[in-house]
Amino acid sequence: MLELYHIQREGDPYGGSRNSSKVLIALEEIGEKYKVKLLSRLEDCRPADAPYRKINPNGVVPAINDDGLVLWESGAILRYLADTRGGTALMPTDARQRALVQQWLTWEGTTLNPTLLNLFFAMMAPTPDNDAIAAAKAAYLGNLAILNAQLVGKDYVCGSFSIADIALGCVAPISFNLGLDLKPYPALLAWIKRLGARPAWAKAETVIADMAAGQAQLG
Ligand SMILES: N[C@@H](CCC(=O)N[C@@H](CS)C(=O)NCC(=O)O)C(=O)O
Repeated sequence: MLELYHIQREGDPYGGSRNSSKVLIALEEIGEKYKVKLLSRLEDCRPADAPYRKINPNGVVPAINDDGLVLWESGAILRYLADTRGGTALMPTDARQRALVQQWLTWEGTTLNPTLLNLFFAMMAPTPDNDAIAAAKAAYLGNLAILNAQLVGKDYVCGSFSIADIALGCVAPISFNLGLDLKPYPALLAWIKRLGARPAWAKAETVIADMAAGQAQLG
C-alpha cells in the first residue's frame, strides 16, 4: 500500500503541513488506499542525521513510497498520482488542457508559495520592518489578484477540478491566518469555499483549519 509521509496538525508548531496535505487530498479525491507515516517536524525532519533524510534528503514532507518508488516534491507526487491512478479526476487528457494545469501547478510552487513565505517571514521577524512587510504583502496580494482573475466565471482554476486546484487550494487559505482581507477577490473566496465543501478535503485538518480561520470572509 502506498505510504505518505505527513506532518499532521495536532502537535505541530505550524499547524501541520500544507504540502503533505496536498497529497492526502489527492489520494482521498481518487479513493486510493494509503498508509500515513506521521512525522514530527522538529524531531524527524530538521535533524541532519534523522533517519527520514534517507527517504527525503531535504528533510521536508511530503514524500511517498509507492511499492518501492520513493518520490518527494509535492508537485511531482501530484502529477505521478494523476498519471498512475487519477484518471480524469485529477488531470485532463487533452495535451493543451494538461499544459494549463501544469502551468498553474508550477506557478503555485515557484511564485505564489514563495511570495506567501516571504510575507510570513517578514511578519514573524523578531524586529518587524514595516516597509518590508508592505512590499511582501503587495507582492503576495498581486499574485492572489492573478488567481482571482483566472477564477472569474469558473468553478475551478482550469475549468474542471484538477491537481492545480489541490496545490493552490492548500496554500491560498493560509492568507486567513495572516489576517489578510480577501474580500477584494470574490472569485477566489467562492473557490476556497467550493474546495472546502468537497468531501475529500475533510481529511485534511490543516487546510480545513486554515479555511475555518476565514469563516467570516467565506460566509
Ligand atoms: N517544495 C517542497 C516543500 C516541502 C515543505 O517545505 N514542506 C514543509 C511542510 S509544508 C516541511 O516539511 N518543513 C519541515 C520543517 O519545517 O522543518 C514540496 O512542495 O514538497
